[in-house]
Amino acid sequence: MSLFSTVVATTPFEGQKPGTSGLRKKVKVFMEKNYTENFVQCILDALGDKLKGSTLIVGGDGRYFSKQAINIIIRIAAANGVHKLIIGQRGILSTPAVSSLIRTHKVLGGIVLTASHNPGGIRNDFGIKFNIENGGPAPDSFTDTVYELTKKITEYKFTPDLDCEFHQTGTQIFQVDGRNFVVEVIDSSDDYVALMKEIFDFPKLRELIRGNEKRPPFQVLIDSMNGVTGVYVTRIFVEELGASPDTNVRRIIPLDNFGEIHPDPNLTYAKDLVDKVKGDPTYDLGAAFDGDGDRNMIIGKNAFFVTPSDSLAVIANNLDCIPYFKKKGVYGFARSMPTAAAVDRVAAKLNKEMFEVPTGWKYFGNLMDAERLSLCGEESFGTGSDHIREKDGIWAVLAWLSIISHKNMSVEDILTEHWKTYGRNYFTRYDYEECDSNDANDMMSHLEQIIAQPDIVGKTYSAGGKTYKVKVADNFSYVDPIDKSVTKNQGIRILFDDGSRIIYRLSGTGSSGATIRAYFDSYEKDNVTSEAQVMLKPLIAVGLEISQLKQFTGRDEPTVIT
Ligand code: G16
Repeated sequence: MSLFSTVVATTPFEGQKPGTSGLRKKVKVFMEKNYTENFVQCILDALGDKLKGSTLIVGGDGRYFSKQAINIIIRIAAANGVHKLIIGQRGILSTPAVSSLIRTHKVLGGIVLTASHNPGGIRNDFGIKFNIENGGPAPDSFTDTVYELTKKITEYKFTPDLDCEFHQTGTQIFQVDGRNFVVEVIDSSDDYVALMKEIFDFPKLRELIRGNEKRPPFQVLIDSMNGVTGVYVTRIFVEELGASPDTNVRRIIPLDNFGEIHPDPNLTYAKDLVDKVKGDPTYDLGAAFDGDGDRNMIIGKNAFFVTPSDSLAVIANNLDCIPYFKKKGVYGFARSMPTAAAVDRVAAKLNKEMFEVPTGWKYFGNLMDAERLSLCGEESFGTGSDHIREKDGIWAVLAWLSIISHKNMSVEDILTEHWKTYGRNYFTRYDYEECDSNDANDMMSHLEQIIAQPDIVGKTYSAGGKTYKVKVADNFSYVDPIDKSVTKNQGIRILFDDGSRIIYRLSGTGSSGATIRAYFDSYEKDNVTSEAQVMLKPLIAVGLEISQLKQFTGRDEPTVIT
């Protein structure tokens, strides 16, 4: 049947500005007439001449409104001359899987339907982001173009009679405006599982999980938090590695509202997992992922918590346990600015280049493409390597299992050994969610004034018997070493002469109000086994005094502490 596209008149919506990783808003906002259509059309317009005849990957974490959004994308893409869409079955693809597919199929990019770790369901969040040819999140230059287009859009192209189902795998070909338009629906996990099997030694990991004559099964508890990773966890941990579907995995059916939980793998929102591992000493390792599968949290026996910054440093120190790196070699390491500097010490010892970038995985892409960066991570529970251009939750757990299998040590012992070698960066992050935006902005302006004081360097602050002397105070900016692009205003940093750091920034991933993030990092060479919250108490007190957070926001306590 021949189908024809049409042009639909529309008017701009305010605020279609992508944040740290795509546009995230309440589902009800995306449901407004033409809201999603406008944004999708602007993404396609931003691709310019490359769009016609191109192939794009489409999929996401399956949250509420995904199916409607995919139908919109299909109809707009066909009308705009896209040749082919490759869609995950039932619209399901984790963010790392999209990145991998873009690279495997060598296509122009992918549209990812997710608000990541934000809650889902009709009352919560939806999101759309675009990943470019290298598989990574679009850089600021692209998302700025999209935003400018959203401010002046007057029409979008649409193929109203194009009905395409994406529940079964297979290829469908449509005639749109006299051209072939192809939709290929693929298995959501085949490509990703194949990639993981290339990177890791699966027989060895299976032996760890199943046990052998010398050691009992290593008991894991993998929690998909009702997000997209359930599909991949079933394939990889249960079918390939022999984990028990009853006792080693949980919440593995992706639900469009994530079962009304907040699918964010941290000590607050994954408390349920933490309690289970704490309450059952047979578990050797617990892990959780967020809604779209790019974040991870690792805990050891008795819920021993591994901070993401330490996780990155430990993996960096043990890359020789992973076949991929043995074969490919290791370039440099990188972390986002607020991430504790534990990995920097490993880089120095191994004589690797070390990069500090703004918050956002998109800032790692150029360095990876230029073969300067192999492994990177963020304090926001992101860890990954140059096997793709997104952070990768399942990859991180497989990396940890590879290290454990190789060293035959517990999670806690691996950490303790690491700290004894390198010293320890005590780190914590305080999140103040859904603050009034004006209050949060006023607090940030106050901090701007503090760092602008002529006598700020050398100033001392005291709390809990400790005194800190300011060495540097600035608003972080970054020059990309590859394309020389400059990114400014990435967070207020107050660095002290003993190496301690206090950082304040506003989150770029929320959908309403403002979330203030305060990061505290302090290094100890010898005292490595104390409680992080106790060790950091004086620094936190100084940080709260400098920012006057309570006075500006009225908040006594953070919403989340990690
Ligand atoms: C996104 C980005 C990450 C970033 C995180 C935190 O994560 O992909 O690179 O670290 O946001 O952002 P913010 O502190 O601005 O909220 P995700 O998992 O939400 O896509």
